[in-house]
Amino acid sequence: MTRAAPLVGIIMGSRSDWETMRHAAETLERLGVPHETRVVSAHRTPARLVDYAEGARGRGLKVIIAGAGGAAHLPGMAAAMTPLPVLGVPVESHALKGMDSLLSIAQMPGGVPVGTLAIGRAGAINAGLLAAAILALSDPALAARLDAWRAAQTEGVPETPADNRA
Ligand code: RP5
Repeated sequence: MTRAAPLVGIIMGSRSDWETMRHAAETLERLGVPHETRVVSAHRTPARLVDYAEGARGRGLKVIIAGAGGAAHLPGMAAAMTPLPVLGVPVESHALKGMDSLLSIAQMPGGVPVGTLAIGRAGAINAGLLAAAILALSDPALAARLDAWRAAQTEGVPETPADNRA
């Protein structure tokens, strides 16, 4: 079986980010969105970042999800080199609990947007959902899968805080 060409590129600054960023990949998997995952560091592999970001649109990618921690330049630098929408996930850092990542990613100068999500796992999940929602604008089958996912989430919320409570 041939795998569909990836539509979403998930990049991250380090293998240490995978524990967070795998939630974006798992969300896309659940929704049947073809994607790829790569380690691309703004600081340690700048040439790899240039190649990846400049080539992304030409390879057929539609959205980039970029996760990084600390001085998290990866999403902003990727956004500077591709016209594709870039969703940034601040990875929780040890020293500052991800506040450094969040501020590095959110505070872009006007003209180079990065859609910044929450710190950590929630942000990675939501980046996957947001990427799927963007693609669903022109993919009715995916839109239906996303609707079903949201309906199942709603269905799964109990009305009471514990089983034994009225
Ligand atoms: C960033 O530095 C990465 O995105 C990662 O969150 C952080 C720490 O990287 P490692 O030292 O764990 O490789 O570039």
